[in-house]
Amino acid sequence: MSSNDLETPSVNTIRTLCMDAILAANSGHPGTPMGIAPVAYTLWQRFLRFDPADPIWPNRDRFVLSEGHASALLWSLLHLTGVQAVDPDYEVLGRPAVTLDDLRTFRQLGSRCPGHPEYRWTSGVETTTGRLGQGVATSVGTAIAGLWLAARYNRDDFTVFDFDVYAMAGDGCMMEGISSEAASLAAHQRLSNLCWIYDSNRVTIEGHTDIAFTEDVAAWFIGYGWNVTTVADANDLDAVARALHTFKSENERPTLIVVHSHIGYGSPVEDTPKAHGAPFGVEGVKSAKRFLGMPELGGATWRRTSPCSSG
Ligand SMILES: Cc1ncc(C[n+]2csc(CCOP(=O)(O)OP(=O)(O)O)c2C)c(N)n1
Repeated sequence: MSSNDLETPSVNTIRTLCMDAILAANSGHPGTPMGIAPVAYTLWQRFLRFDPADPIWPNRDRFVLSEGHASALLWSLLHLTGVQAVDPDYEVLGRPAVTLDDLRTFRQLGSRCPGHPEYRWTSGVETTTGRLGQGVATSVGTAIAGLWLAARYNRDDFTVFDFDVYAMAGDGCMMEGISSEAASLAAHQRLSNLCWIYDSNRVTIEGHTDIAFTEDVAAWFIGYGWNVTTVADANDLDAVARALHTFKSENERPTLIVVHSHIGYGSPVEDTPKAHGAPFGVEGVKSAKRFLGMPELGGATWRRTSPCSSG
């Protein structure tokens, strides 16, 4: 098999793990992982520089899931990449950060896979997210810290710090005022080590975005002084990679990648608000798996418990 033959099953494995975890919990947000999985896959597989065996390597690229309600996506990525766990003192524990059994306990009390990412609860989470806008705002501080560390410690003949910061955000993050302030500061500080990926699926919790949010986000960011590029189809892995290369070759400005995606891609509720925050149900998951060409067994047979967190 070539790496191209493996790409689609890899993306669909991420989607399937997310659907199964959410189905087992009977709670969660399946729509966003289904839509944005190809972008997450391309970023983590081809661009994000990190060492799963040394999850706190100081010069690792940082990934922030600002749309924290889609946490199943992050748990699936951490599981599939085999990122190792560390304790609060940053000692490597010799076990994965997220096992399949952890995914099976998604959203249960004490689970390593809570409803939203919690810093220092699950290894691989760089900052707590869930309040929309918070993750993108924090990513600006992280990018400033990266440039400060580089200025302080790098030598002409030896680079210690040159990490990049990626944040993935949805329509809800872009609606929050804090994102505007942070975006303005990022451009002013010329944070070329910062890349925001805007998952534009035009659906939020209350319905389609056209009922509350019609501004031109790309134009808004150009006004701030960002480098802005667009991916017309989240499933086009080459276009996603081209956009990420655009970020990598930019030396003056932060980059915004506007990605047009389909919430709930492949499920019976694709492109509808129903895909945002309700599990697809046994039949919905089966139907999505058939569409994706994945085995139908899975979440329906996982342990079923009652959900303990919402939002
Ligand atoms: C500041 C804040 N307000 C409200 C919420 C509740 N909330 C969780 S997800 C969501 C909608 C997010 O929409 P979007 O970013 O488009 O996510 P998608 O529908 O693509 O999953 C809201 C309002 C929140 N998490 N944070």
